Amino acid sequence: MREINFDGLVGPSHNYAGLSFGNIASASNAGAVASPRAAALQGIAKMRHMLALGLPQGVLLPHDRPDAAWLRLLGFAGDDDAVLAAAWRAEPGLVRNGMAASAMWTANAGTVSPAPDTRDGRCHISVANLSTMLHRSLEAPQTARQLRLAFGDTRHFLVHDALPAPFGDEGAANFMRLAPNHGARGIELFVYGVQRDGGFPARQRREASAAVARRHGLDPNDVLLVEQSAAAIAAGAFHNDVVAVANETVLFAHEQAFEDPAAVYAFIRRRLPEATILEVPAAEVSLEAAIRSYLFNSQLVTLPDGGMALIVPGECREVPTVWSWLQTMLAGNGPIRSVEMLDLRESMRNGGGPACLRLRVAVDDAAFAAIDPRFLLDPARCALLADLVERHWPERIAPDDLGDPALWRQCRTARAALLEGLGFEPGEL
Ligand code: SUG
Repeated sequence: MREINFDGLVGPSHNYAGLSFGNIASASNAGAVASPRAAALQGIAKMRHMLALGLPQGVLLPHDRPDAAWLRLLGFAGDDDAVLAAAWRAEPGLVRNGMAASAMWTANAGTVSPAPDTRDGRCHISVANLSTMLHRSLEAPQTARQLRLAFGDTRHFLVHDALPAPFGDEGAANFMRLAPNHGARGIELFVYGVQRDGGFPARQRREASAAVARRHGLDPNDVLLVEQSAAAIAAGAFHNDVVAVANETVLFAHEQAFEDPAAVYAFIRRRLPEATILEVPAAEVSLEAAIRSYLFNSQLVTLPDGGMALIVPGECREVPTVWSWLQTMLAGNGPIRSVEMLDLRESMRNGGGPACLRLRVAVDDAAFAAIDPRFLLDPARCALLADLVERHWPERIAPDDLGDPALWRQCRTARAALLEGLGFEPGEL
């Protein structure tokens, strides 16, 4: 079996509207000028990099923005531009939400339990409802449509609809799987948060995590519901993948990632004795430094030669304690043999690092062959994506541009050109 990373292509409306309370990068860059074209090209460079490492790579596509259909539900009438103009006059905040390109962070598209873990031997995917943040709550219907196209072969895949509100579910960002290898039966850790009075939102509800584990048909003995530490949420870890990541036999986590780390480690050691738990002590890298650098929002991947690489954002180099921790790790004899650094600055400024931008799906050869090939990449398709982005994506978006009809038009045209270029029929997505 192999693991495919499906990266979200950054959409043409990428901007800094500061919509995510509790996400420090999003809040502190609110009102800045964004560069959608550069953002999308940074993402494509990442996809190319993964291919060059010998890893399979997929893509998920930007959603239809601005979301005039949603504004129509809120009582604005007329054609799309009339709806948007009326909303911009009356409630500009609603238009900002309807312009969000946040579907790029596909770690929040859904939760994936690969076939070896499930009762019916199919790969189960639950669309995330993202119900806590308004702009993200708009994503589920289009995400479901897209995942059902990509993984529509029900001999191998089952895509579940989003859970009902108010059980906030943020998908794979709050999920970790450990296994002897991608193709073996594994254990699945679902991380939830508990809302504290006056604190940042705890976006993943325990009820949601439990429901996903149930509907995926997992053996309860293979599942652990893990409480995220209150300290991590308070420090700005709005998802678990900001403080921990797992791959095959390795858990790489900050000391303060979980409320009861000893229980988590005991479960892993009992079920997977060969596991390596790489815990980074707060005394060496503070929670604040971890969140500023996004050290744990890296992609931990198994390379074709069997070694593991950590794909980190460039910001890791800017935080001295983090950089020196990485050097020490590389000098040791641990399972992570190399560190690769990527420039994802545009996404990072909204709180989205390498791991946020990808959804992992582990498949065997037959399931791989059943995936809609339009969602799979090779260097030629990456070049096609880059060309479409160069031609159609806006160079910059300043806050007031979000109310500009010319920008709305450009976003629609860009997405239409993308879908056509990738071989989708109008209305298929
Ligand atoms: O949900 N940022 C996203 C970042 C998601 C990162 N994903 C993972 N950690 N897996 C969020 O907070 C900012 C959008 C804005 O402010 O315009 C935003 O939605």
